[in-house]
Amino acid sequence: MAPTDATETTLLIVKPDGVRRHLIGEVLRRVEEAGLTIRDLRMETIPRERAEEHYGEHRDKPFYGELVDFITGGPVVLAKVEGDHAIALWRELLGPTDPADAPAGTIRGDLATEITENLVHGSDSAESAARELKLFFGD
Ligand code: 3AN
Repeated sequence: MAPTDATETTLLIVKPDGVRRHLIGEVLRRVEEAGLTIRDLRMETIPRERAEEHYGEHRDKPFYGELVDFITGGPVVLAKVEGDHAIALWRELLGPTDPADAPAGTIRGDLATEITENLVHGSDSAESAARELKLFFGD
């Protein structure tokens, strides 16, 4: 489909628990099924420094150390996802941060149980998407 004014690009991360649990395909399937397009895709173990920058807003929170240890503790899948209202749509598909609050039909509601090991990440605003895509994909 031709891009419109509402076309956005956002960051998707399948976190180390998702990779370990063989859920990469399931996550990407749901993204594609929703009509979003995967524009770039790679697997890597996130360097500590980049994870600290990514989660900079949580630096003072009690769970910060655990969060950085977890996200750098194994390979993740990083994807650039594009589509109509992609930022809000991807957040809707992944569900609320705490899987206990996540409704059935969302990725976290169906597949995650823990707030730290909650399977996936999605940028939460246009500003976050721009910052995070620059951090992980350089643009
Ligand atoms: P989201 O991943 O839904 O954007 P954020 O950005 O508020 O959520 O939090 C980033 C990550 O920090 C979450 N994915 C989760 O792993 C972790 N996190 C957030 N809040 C808590 C909390 N209260 N206790 C433990 N971990 C948390």
